[in-house]
Amino acid sequence: MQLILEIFDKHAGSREAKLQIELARLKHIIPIVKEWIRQRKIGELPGFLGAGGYKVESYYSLIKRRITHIEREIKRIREQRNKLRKSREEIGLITVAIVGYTSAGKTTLFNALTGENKETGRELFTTLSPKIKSAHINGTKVLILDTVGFIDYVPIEIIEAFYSTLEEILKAKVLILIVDIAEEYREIIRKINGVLETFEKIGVSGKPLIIVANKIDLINNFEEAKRRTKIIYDKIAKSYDGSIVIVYASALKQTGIIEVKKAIAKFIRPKTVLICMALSEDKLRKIKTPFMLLEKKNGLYLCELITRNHELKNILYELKDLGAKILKVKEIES
Ligand SMILES: Nc1nc2c(ncn2[C@@H]2O[C@H](COP(=O)(O)OP(=O)(O)OP(=O)(O)O)[C@@H](O)[C@H]2O)c(=O)[nH]1
Ligand SMILES: [Mg+2]
Repeated sequence: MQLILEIFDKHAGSREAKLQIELARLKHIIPIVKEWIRQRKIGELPGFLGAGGYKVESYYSLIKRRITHIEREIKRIREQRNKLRKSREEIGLITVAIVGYTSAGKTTLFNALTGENKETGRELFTTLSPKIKSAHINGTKVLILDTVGFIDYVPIEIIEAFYSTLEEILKAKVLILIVDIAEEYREIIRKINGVLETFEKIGVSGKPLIIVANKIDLINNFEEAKRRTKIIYDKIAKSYDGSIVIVYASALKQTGIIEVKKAIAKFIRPKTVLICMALSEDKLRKIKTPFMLLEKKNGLYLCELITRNHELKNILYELKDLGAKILKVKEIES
């Protein structure tokens, strides 16, 4: 536990991550201090810490105060991040989150997709806060998210440190699950089970999933890589509710990156939406988006308007502002 915290601390980049680690430490200490106080009260630790009970108890309330302060601060940072995310969503930016066990190659793939050169390493948890960068996929700007690696048996206090990552995963439109395909077979299976468990725990479901079988450069026999990947696919498909695509890649050697981009493009293709509405003649003239007039009925004009999914929200605002009666909003094949 202490070791995990230390690794976290070393790599914690953001202020939130640092606070989360301090919080985890304090929460770890508090039962111990409580026990000191209890033992002092029943006389098992007379004169503990020299000056006795007073010091232990003021230490205890100091920790308590610090915990409250940190929790408040984390809440504030989180609210700020939520605001940022909302504005991102409002301008219609799609996010793609790269998830997977630690050292699978998330940051290396992130760099390959975004052209960024961030710290990667053999050590565990090289990435401690979600890193976001934009990439152009088939002419569409998307945000790629590098996340903290999954690990087994994460103590509950640590979950806090993963919070921001989990939040981002939930909001992402597409998930990339990267697997180190060159690892020992048993390890791969164990980790896939862990991933599925985590997905279930945080309630990820229905999102398009791209499984990247990474480190293909370390495998001599491609048939073996295919066999392993098929097992992974079957395992995930059994319990995952959403489209799944497989890509073989070497993030390090930059092979398969185009295929990953193609898979993303497939999932983010903007959808076309049909809006059916009714409005009066004077309002009709004020609509800026091209539309089709269908018929006049009870003094109102029935119209159809076709738009892209990402523009839908703004157009609906515009129409409602004009007092249009929205009759139907339907996704159609483009
Ligand atoms: N041979 C080979 N090595 C790779 C490949 N992708 C990543 N690596 C190496 O694997 C190690 C871990 O890669 P990272 O990208 O840091 O892994 P990560 O998933 O971001 O790890 P954390 O941030 O710690 O969760 C680094 O030494 C990378 O150079 C690959 O395709 N082939
Ligand atoms: Mg990383």
